[in-house]
Amino acid sequence: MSEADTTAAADTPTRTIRAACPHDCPDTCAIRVTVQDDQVLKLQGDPNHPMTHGALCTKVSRYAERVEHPDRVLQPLRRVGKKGEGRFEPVSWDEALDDIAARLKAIAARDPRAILPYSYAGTMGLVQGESMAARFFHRLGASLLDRTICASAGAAGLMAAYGGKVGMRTEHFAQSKLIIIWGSNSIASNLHFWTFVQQAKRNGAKLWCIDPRRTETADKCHRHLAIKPGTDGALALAIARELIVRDELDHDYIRDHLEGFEVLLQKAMPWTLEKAAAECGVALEDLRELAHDYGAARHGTGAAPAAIRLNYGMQRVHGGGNAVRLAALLPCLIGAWRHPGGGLLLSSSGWFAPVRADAWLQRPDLMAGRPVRTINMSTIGDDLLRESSEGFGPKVEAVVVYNSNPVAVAPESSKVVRGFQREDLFTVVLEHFLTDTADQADYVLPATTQLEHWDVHTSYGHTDVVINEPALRPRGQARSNAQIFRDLARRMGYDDPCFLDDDEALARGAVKGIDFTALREQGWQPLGVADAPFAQGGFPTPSGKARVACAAYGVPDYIPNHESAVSTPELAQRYPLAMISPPARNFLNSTFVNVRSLRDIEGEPLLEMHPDDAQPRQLQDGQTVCVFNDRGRYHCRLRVSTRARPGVVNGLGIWWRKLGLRGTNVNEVTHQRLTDLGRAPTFYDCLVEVAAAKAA
Ligand SMILES: Nc1nc2c(c(=O)[nH]1)N[C@H]1C(S)=C(S)[C@@H](COP(=O)(O)OP(=O)(O)OC[C@H]3O[C@@H](n4cnc5c(=O)[nH]c(N)nc54)[C@H](O)[C@@H]3O)O[C@H]1N2
Ligand SMILES: Nc1nc2c(c(=O)[nH]1)N[C@H]1C(S)=C(S)[C@@H](COP(=O)(O)OP(=O)(O)OC[C@H]3O[C@@H](n4cnc5c(=O)[nH]c(N)nc54)[C@H](O)[C@@H]3O)O[C@H]1N2
Ligand code: SF4
Ligand SMILES: [Mo]
Repeated sequence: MSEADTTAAADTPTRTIRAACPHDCPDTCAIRVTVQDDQVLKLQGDPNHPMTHGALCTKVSRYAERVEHPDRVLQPLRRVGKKGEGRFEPVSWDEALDDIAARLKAIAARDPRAILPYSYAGTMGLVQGESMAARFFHRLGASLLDRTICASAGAAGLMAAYGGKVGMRTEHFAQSKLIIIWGSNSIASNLHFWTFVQQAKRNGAKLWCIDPRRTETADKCHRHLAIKPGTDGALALAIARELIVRDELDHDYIRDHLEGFEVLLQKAMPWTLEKAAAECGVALEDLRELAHDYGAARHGTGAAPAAIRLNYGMQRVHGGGNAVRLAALLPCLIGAWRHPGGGLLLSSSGWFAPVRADAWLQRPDLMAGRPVRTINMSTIGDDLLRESSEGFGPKVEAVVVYNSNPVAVAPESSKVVRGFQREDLFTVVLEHFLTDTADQADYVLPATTQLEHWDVHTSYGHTDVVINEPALRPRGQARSNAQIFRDLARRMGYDDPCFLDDDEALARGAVKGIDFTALREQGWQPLGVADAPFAQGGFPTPSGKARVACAAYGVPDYIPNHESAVSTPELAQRYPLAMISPPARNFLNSTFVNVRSLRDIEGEPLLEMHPDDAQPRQLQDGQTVCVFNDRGRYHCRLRVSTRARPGVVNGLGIWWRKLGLRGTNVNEVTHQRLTDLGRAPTFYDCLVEVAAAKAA
């Protein structure tokens, strides 16, 4: 809802609009946009929203720069050059939509599963994400997309242990006395959580960071355990064993609220601190201190509460699902859940399940009776290059991309590029900019930004629903995703009344049991999650107990990386460095790479390498290097730094290929193998070698 500002001095009144940050970030900030004459005067975090508390990150405080960016695509474009050249001519909406509908109809007449929607979290909004788009593709009978590229391994780990994507409330970390930040660079990627950590620190909490990279977050914690990538499962088992042998268990909590303790005991016993320290590549003393700190927080010993902030960094490896699952069992062992400031948080998104009207928004029933084929978005490189076969189904003949930039973000990008460059593939991309993916399109359709459309947001870091009302008129000829799919549905002749719902109607229907007027007035509405939600058990499993093992997910264990000295010794001889590729702080995945002021802060694509690895390779800080393996070559600037641990290089992502060095980015060298649970990509499970770059 907008409120007229009576203090305005100018003739035209200013309005303040309630908005939400659309990005894939756990904080889901509530925003106030002050507008005059269809221009943004001010864009700020909502001071009244408890999680946002008036502050936006550097990236989004400049959101207006992105909206008014001179490079924005503001009219429909049709390819004139060769595939992938990025040369286009403007066309009218009617021409573009008529042609796209005709092409899709022709393919659908043979087999609609040859059409693939490809989308992720360019916007996390329920309306501009999977609402009208999902209705459209369900009615069409297109292939389904398994949206695994970010979080599905961790999600499976939480489902296995707790039965849902649920955990502590972020604000309660302020009450914790021990905080373990595990696989997360919170200062970069979860800034508002960090505020609560600082409060806890001021109140005497001890902070641990478990991360192969010495991040800015690790710098601010008391202790940093720089484990080798992908060894978190071994670490969790060793902590469990230490709790068991020192009898630092909350026996009552285990008896009442955990199923299968004996299975965990059996799996943990081989993992002595010595064995785990060797596997994880850390000092025995450090590991012992961590385990003992956690044990000292056992409920009832007077110390507690202990909180674990897991994040998605630890699950992008072969054993990532099980690692999350094992870590998630630790708070049950010490009864940490009994206190609001104790427990664990990976994602809060499961708390929203009762209010989300997904079935109404997405209408999977429109697909009823049709043959279903599902494609995993993380293997798009291979799948675009597959022929029709009985196992695979029809060859992909058309891709419609929205809210995603797969050419930059999907693994093994040389294959992704080759797939998109197929002459017989018809590609439509809904975008704000000519990204690496849009360059591959037959049609680029101009999409509105968050300030130009309606939306409703849930969150994976807090428990409030946040509204986003349009603040500006659509720029140029831009249309919202939902409108574009509505327009296409009409041309396809779809007459179900659901294809008439406009964006505001979709926003109104997106959540149930939340008063829409109150949501518009305040900008957000809390779900009302209990303070210590699992103090008395009540996990969303059939028994209400957390569980070590279960039929659907088997028995948890430590699973080493796909690529490592142990799993692939021959490969490790040729490519002895493990590479992780966490995001650069001033980008959001590949979003904002084209915003000059943010790119200038990042400078160039960087690879951090420890001096002990640089010296024998005779590599100098600042030189251009080539990171390579059998899959490809990635060029970037070398930074010799102790932010990297020996044996591990950090390739900060995710640059647009065309704005990187020699048209490459870090996903040239990553592979398409999947995680143990959740069918997710394993970006941080990747062996490489690094050498000085040859002259271009
Ligand atoms: N500024 C900024 N914020 C973002 C994003 C962004 O690109 N930029 N991306 C957003 C998205 S899509 C997501 S999913 C979230 C992700 O949120 P987080 O999961 O918190 O992501 P990162 O900040 O990358 O932190 C992951 C950390 O895990 C570490 N790591 C890598 N491998 C391992 C391992 O095997 N074990 C352990 N313990 N640690 C490991 C990395 O070094 C990195 O510091 O952040 C969101 N927020
Ligand atoms: N090597 C490596 N690769 C990674 C990762 C990593 O850590 N390392 N992280 C992975 C993770 S966690 C994730 S989540 C994925 C992210 O992958 P994506 O979800 O593809 O994220 P972005 O790169 O931010 O691209 C989103 C695109 O959506 C567009 N967009 C935004 N809003 C709208 C809208 O309203 N309408 C339309 N039509 N378009 C819109 C933006 O302009 C942007 O180009 O990348 C993954 N890739
Ligand atoms: S990216 Fe995250 S921290 Fe930045 S404004 Fe959006 S929700 Fe807030
Ligand atoms: Mo993500």
